[in-house]
Amino acid sequence: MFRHTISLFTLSCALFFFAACTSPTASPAADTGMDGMSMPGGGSMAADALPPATSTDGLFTVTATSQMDPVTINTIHSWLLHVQTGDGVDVTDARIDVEGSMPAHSHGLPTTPQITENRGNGNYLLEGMKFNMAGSWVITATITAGGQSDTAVFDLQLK
Ligand SMILES: [Cu+2]
Repeated sequence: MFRHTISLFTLSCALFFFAACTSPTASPAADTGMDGMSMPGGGSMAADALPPATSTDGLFTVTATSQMDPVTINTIHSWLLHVQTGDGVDVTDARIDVEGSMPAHSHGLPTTPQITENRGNGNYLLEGMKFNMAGSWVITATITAGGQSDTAVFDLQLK
């Protein structure tokens, strides 16, 4: 009886963590009520939902627009990034390193997005974006240009 209880407990924990972090492919019904947090919809966001982000030290302003509208989970897609100086001048020779994470779950993106094309006039193509869960994500873009680096942070919600 004791062992039976333990194994049920272990199973419950496993199911909880499974539901907490890998449930996006499951039906929405499986998401609701499991942990009391809101994770209702399939997880999406309008392509142009993000306001421009000013980097920490104010060196750059980054505008991020998804090429897929709306952004949905479990689909690899591209973003277009537009980089300007804090004074509003296009930055045409930036190196951009992008990372993403869900701080509440301590995991990152399932992909490694890369800038694959400098389209001129401060526009850069970011390929390989993929969100594998609905919820709160943080995307950081570290810009290096003119010998200086600064990081812009986007907070986004896939509802
Ligand atoms: Cu997560």
